[in-house]
Amino acid sequence: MQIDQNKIDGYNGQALRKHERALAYLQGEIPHAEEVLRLLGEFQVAIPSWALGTGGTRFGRFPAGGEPRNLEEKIEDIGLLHRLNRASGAISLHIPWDIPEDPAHIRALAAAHGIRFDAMNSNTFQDQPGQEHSYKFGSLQHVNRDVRKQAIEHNIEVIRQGVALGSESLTVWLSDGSCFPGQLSFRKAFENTLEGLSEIYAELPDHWKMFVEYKAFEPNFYSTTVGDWGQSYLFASKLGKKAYTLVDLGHHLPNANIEQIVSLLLMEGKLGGFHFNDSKYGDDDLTVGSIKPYQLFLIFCELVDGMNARNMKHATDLGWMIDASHNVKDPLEDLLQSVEAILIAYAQALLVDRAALTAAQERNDVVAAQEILQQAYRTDVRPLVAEARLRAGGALSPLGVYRGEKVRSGLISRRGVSTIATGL
Ligand code: AOS
Ligand code: ZN
Ligand code: ZN
Ligand code: ZN
Repeated sequence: MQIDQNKIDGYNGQALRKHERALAYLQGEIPHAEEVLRLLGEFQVAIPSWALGTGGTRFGRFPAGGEPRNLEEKIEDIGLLHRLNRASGAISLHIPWDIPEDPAHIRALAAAHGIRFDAMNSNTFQDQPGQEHSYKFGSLQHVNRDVRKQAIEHNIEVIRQGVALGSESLTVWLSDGSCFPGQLSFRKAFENTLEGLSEIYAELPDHWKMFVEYKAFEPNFYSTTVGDWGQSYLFASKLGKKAYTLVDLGHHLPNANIEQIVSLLLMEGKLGGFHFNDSKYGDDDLTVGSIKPYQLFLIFCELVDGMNARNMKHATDLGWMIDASHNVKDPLEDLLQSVEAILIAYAQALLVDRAALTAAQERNDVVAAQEILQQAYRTDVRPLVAEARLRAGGALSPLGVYRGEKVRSGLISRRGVSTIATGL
């Protein structure tokens, strides 16, 4: 399903006068507005292939209908999002939920939609049909070398598939851990995992990165072998310079100071990528910015400050990915909201008066420091985000066009009401 440019221009035309008034006000207030617009225009967030269908819970699943039936249709859906917001120009694939049977064809299809391949995700947290050994007691940590070997080979296969698509990174999220005290030796589990990751790392092409994603709990409820940023950092440091920590916002214990973690990982040059989502209780995978938008802003403040300190390019030097999935919303609408929330937080962080903040910190002026941050946070930057999109050919209101064009009904009539996308 395509929405042609004339349609988008038509919707934009209707909203243009109001937009221009709001934009002009902000341009008057923000001296570096053009710089912010440029940076916003470059920023792209990868869409996870597993978020295009309605997410299930362990209690039930209520599909929206019209879900993509194969990888081609997933790429088409992301192409549609990208057409509307011009900020979703990447896809993060999951093997084996997505099998690119004809990589050249898939690559060409993605390119036609302006989409590149971000990190490849391996899966050793489920048993697949026909698989020889079970991951019930872990994969890379497993006491049995044959199980570990199977998991290692799977990851190497994922790298191979990623190379064929032009991806340049592998995200390893392991569900390995234990549910009860005494079930495993923490040390042996760590050592086995390190050995396995090293064998996978050895197969990475030179320009590739490996992201080691941590998670506090679930599916294991007593220990997780890559349970927090310290453990991920240990693995990444021992593996070498191509290995980095990946921060998924939902993977911390309650009230963790994620912005501080981000700051220190960046300082050490070991932050590699992000899985954006939001959470109230655990790994809820809620829409980005729906629960704790101030935290998201504070994280972006550290990202901007830390990346600038290391002369990193915001748009390309970290892997920006969404990892959200939902059971009550239309997944495409949910993703449009998530990308928008990310861009808003990024824009707000770009407004922080860094020199004034540093000066306030140096004189221990706590009140001024807080005011500086909140001045940026409380600025309505939506016209800047919309303008960046408009200049790139996107929609002033992606969600407005999506709804106006009745995209979901169109997808349902083309694909059927009961299609199920592979995913969580
Ligand atoms: C699991 O909780 C992690 O967030 C993973 O990053 C992700 O959800 C999974 O790899 C999807 O395949
Ligand atoms: Zn994740
Ligand atoms: Zn997760
Ligand atoms: Zn999550």
